[in-house]
Amino acid sequence: MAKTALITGVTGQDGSFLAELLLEKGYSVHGVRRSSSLQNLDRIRGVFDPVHSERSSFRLHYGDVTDASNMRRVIDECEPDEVYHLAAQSHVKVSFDEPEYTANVDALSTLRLLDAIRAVGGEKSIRFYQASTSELFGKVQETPQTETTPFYPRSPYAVAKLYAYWSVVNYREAYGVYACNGILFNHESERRGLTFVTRKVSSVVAKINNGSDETLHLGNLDAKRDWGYAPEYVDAMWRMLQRDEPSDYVIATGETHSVRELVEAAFAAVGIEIAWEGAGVDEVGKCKKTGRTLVKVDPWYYRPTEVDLLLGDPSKAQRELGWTSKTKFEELVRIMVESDNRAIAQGQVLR
Ligand code: NAP
Ligand code: G4F
Repeated sequence: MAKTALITGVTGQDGSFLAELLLEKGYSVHGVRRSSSLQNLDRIRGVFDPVHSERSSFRLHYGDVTDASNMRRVIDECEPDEVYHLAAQSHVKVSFDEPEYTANVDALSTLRLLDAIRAVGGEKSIRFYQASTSELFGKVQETPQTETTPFYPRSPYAVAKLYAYWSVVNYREAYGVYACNGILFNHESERRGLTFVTRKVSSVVAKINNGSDETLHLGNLDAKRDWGYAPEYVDAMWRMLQRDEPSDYVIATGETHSVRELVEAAFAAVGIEIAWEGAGVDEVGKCKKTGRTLVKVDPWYYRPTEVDLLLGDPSKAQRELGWTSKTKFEELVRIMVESDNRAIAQGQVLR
């Protein structure tokens, strides 16, 4: 019998890659989409056929993870074997502006879904994946970070995700729900939202390469992240739900790079070498050949509390899930810049 999966956040970066992966594996896939004044189906165009949706293996349900009765109805209707809970207000800086909303979406939604699983009697039949995050490590207490590194969240986003993390552990221990936290480090792709730093950099570099006189305005250039390629990370999510026993896993590349290195790699992908001058808010990145200023620091992008360094140790995932990251940092940046370059060359508006 083909398995059925429910994905919240299916219209997002990870949700769209996960839907494709599960459809390839023969799953029947149900996704939750938010109602909005403008359609937001760009990332799932390849799998969603609005005309034949009744017969398709991919179905969409209107829903919002802040609405408990709605979540329960969706679970009731699609009778999933596996629930992948990816929906979130996922932007760390935005969470400082919308802390209560972020808590409602990112913390309480996990509780709502776990409770909905109990309410339909699914404790023993429905497996649950929680999109946990390396942001939990925040002000890191050790490097590299593993499943046993103490948490120290540094944003309303991370605090909300911490609540969700412990809800998963609690429902696993209290009610025997097969529930896993995937502690995923940053993962990026050509489908990444334009306000996250990797895609912001790749899109502006591609525009400059195509003749724009734009300057790239960034915040903290010193922050370091463990950046991997998103399609590989959704495979890890699936692997977590196929084991005999549930557990929590760090998913990471084991390499870390600064935002400054990201900028250098992105410009290098279009043949531009960057020379840095100045320090702090006065630091600029210039084209080594022409002297044109291409990068400036704008303190508006600074966060009230920053996560300075993330570096994951994915040994447990390698051992127990047979998962390893494959795409290296420079390759990831090249994929993203080339994708934005192609889109601009074809006259597309970047989304
Ligand atoms: P994303 O691109 O921002 O996607 C978020 C998804 O959540 C979108 O489909 C969005 O719908 C949906 N959503 C937001 N609020 C909702 C609500 N109230 N009700 C229903 N749906 C809602 O995020 P992502 O990068 O794919 O990340 C997926 C998950 O992994 C998130 O939980 C994120 O926090 C977590 N995570 C991400 C990373 C990473 O590096 N990407 C690392 C660790 C953890 P719309 O399309 O309508 O906005
Ligand atoms: O791309 P970012 O916004 O990602 P961040 O904050 O690391 O969060 C992402 O990864 C988390 C996993 O660790 C996820 F849980 C979360 O949902 C999200 O997907 O920022 C990365 C770094 C930060 O240190 C930020 O201060 O880049 C720095 N940065 C510098 N200039 C910037 C900018 N970030 C953004 N978004 N925009 C800038 O202009």
